[in-house]
Amino acid sequence: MKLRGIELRRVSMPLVSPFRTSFGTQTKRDILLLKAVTDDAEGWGECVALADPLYSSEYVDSQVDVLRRFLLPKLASPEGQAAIARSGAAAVAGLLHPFKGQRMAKAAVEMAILDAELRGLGRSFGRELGAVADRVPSGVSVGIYDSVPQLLTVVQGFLDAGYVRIKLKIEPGWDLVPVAAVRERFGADVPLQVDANTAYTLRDARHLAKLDEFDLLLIEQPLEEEDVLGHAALARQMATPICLDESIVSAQTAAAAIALDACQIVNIKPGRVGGYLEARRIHDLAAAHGLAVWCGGMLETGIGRAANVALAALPGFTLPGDISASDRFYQTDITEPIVMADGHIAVPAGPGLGVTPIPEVLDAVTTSAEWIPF
Ligand code: NPG
Repeated sequence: MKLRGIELRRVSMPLVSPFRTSFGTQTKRDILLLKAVTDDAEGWGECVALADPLYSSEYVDSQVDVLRRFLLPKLASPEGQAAIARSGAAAVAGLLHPFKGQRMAKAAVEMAILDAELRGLGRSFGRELGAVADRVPSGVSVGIYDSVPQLLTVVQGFLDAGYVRIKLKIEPGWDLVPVAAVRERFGADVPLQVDANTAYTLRDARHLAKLDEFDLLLIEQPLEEEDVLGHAALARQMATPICLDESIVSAQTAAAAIALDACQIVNIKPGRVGGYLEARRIHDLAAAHGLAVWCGGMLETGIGRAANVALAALPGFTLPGDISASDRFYQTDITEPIVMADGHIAVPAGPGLGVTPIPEVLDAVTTSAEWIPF
């Protein structure tokens, strides 16, 4: 495979409604897309970094900078080109390993090259990653609202639409009351979980243990990213399973968290862990230890969403992911919309991602584009 170059393209997409979490409110997404051009095909990657370093230390301008200055020159070097010619996308992580962190940028470039490679081979992401299902259950993530009645109206709408699992964002001051209200209104049978995005400390352990009575599937990332031992201590003080998100940035950190009993479940986000190939390693590791995993979401466009659906079709993804339909966040997606039917989303079967940006729609949301020849 000969890489001719990579295009960096920034798009700005308004959200259908504001999305509030414990770290901030999003009203639009400023997204970096990568297009890898090879002799045979074009492939797309989506960088999940946000505009601000509020979810993780990465942010979109930093990811553009590191791609331009370090990651792409390494791939374009004679050594990089030779390794990619030999092994394709499988060579990318090893080539970029000397550069610390920057996992969202690394994931995006590996994804674009993998998509180009698979399109050239006529093989789908699902087939390549090891998907065993042709559709995946669709869960939805519900933001923080000003009032409980507002929240209940929103949850009602998602249940009516067919979503099979509800995730409520929580923070200090917005936890027991909204969870109790959702349980009371919609009953004990609704699969329900909560996500704190690091908003608590271990001093809140007794308060968080009060969530146990609501029979939640899990509580996601209650404590800070680096507080793995705190999560292990919290796990001993509450019955609700602990799921880690921000803390798990690689298969290595997943192995440590599992060994320390810091989590019973792992949220796998390919962007956060450096790519779909590392995401698959975490899936394999968790399966070997008997832990359930599920696929997280970062408000992706159809590009990232299609790849996430393929990943979520691996056998160890036994819990519904944050993989909702395009219209959960975007009125108009840049690809053909990802749709939900009967609470599920179909795994794309076409070559590569199985979806492609629609040129006119893509152009309409593009704020800048830069071609970097190799
Ligand atoms: O369905 O794509 C989705 C959003 C799921 O809540 C969601 N993501 O912390 O998991 C999270 C949260 C998030 C969104 C984090 C955007 C960072 C950016």
